[in-house]
Amino acid sequence: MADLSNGFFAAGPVVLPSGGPLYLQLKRWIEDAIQRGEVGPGDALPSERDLAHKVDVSRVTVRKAVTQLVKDGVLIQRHGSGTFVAPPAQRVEQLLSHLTSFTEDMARRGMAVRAEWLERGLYLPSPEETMILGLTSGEQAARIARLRLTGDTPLAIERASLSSRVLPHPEAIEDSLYEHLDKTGSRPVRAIQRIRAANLGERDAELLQVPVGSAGLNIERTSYLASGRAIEYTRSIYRGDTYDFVAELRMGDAGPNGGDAT
Ligand code: 16G
Repeated sequence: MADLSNGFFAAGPVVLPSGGPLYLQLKRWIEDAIQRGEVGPGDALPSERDLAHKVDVSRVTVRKAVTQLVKDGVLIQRHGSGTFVAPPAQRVEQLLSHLTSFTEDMARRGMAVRAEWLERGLYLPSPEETMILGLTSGEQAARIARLRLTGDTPLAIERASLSSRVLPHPEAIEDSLYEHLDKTGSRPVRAIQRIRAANLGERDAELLQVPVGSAGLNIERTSYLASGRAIEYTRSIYRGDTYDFVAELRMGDAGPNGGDAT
């Protein structure tokens, strides 16, 4: 671990990027240095006083910039030992050919998962939920929204909707939705998943502990029972820096325009 009071932060006079309040200029200067690889994961930042002196700003300005960078997950603060560049999040792969749950994907990698509940209960369904889940009148939407983490690292936000007939007691789910559905005999056997790129908005970025505007993946999964009935409609936002979705491709006879696009 490098002590930056003798390295990058000690070199030459500092020219902050222009525009906006001073603390944001300093924040951007630190972010740029990390992006260019001039300072790396685990590197220690100089003390607040040294940095203020070096950049010729007040300690309050340094504190504001550092607080913001900690909130964004770019820096971490260890009580008593200082401020460090955060380690990069470990990347996870999900094979797109298997219908697995988040818990199973992580267990295969020996990673323990946990969830922070953002919402769960029975609600009046939205037109989208009614249409996708084929809800009949009187059926409610069971919604569960979770922040999914491994250790302290948030990986994804998942918002799942199911019919209240399938999931009458959303609060009964312990760790895994699919394990719960397995027990009640309604685990899906097939799914359609759509993935698209997104830049994270303020709320999602804060939950995922990344800077606003970071790259993310928006994923929609509609999964089905063997009978063909849609059972789950989940919208997820994955951190772009932690997840790889991997598809195995085989030469088939579907021709250049593909097979059964759904
Ligand atoms: C995956 C699924 C999600 C499903 C969840 C169940 C994606 C993009 N989404 O995260 O649709 O609800 O697994 O996980 O893969 P659980 O059984 O651990 O709750």
